[in-house]
Amino acid sequence: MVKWSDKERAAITSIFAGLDYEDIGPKALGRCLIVYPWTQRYFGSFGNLSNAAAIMGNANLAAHGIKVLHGLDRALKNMDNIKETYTDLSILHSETLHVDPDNFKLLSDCLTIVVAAKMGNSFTPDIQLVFQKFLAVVVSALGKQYC
Ligand code: HNI
Repeated sequence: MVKWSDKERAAITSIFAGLDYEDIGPKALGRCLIVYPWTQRYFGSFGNLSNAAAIMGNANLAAHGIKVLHGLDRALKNMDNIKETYTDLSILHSETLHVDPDNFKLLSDCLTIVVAAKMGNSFTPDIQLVFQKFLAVVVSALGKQYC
């Protein structure tokens, strides 16, 4: 099981408390679809994704980006039990949505970049370390039900 120090718990809580989900969620998901265009294939029903401007202006995608970020709240509230917390979501992405699990890491990298840009100098190496540790545990948990 992943161990979290009190300092790490406090850092994660404070990073998320400072995030504007409605801003960060759409930017992270939009960036993922632009930088890794094959991830667009999962969002065929979302409307126009034909270029970067269309992707960043797509309301369905923006709403979904916010939903994904709220999906991380589950891990935040269950830091000692992230694997079990994501069992259902992992099954959904695997068996129903058929999302290639490699894409979880790509989205988490985009999220890191967007959060870093937003936090500026406050995104210190120590903060990056704990943020990426948190996302790595989430990515691993989301991939757990694939076989
Ligand atoms: Ni993901 C649905 C959370 C990564 C494609 N996804 C969800 C939902 C949550 C969620 C929450 C809504 C579930 C429900 O309705 O019960 N997704 C997350 C999280 C991550 C993630 C926390 C990683 C950090 N999802 C990805 C990635 C892709 C992806 C990387 C594809 C590239 N997700 C989807 C699709 C849906 C989805 C597609 C269904 C969308 C819809 O509404 O049709």
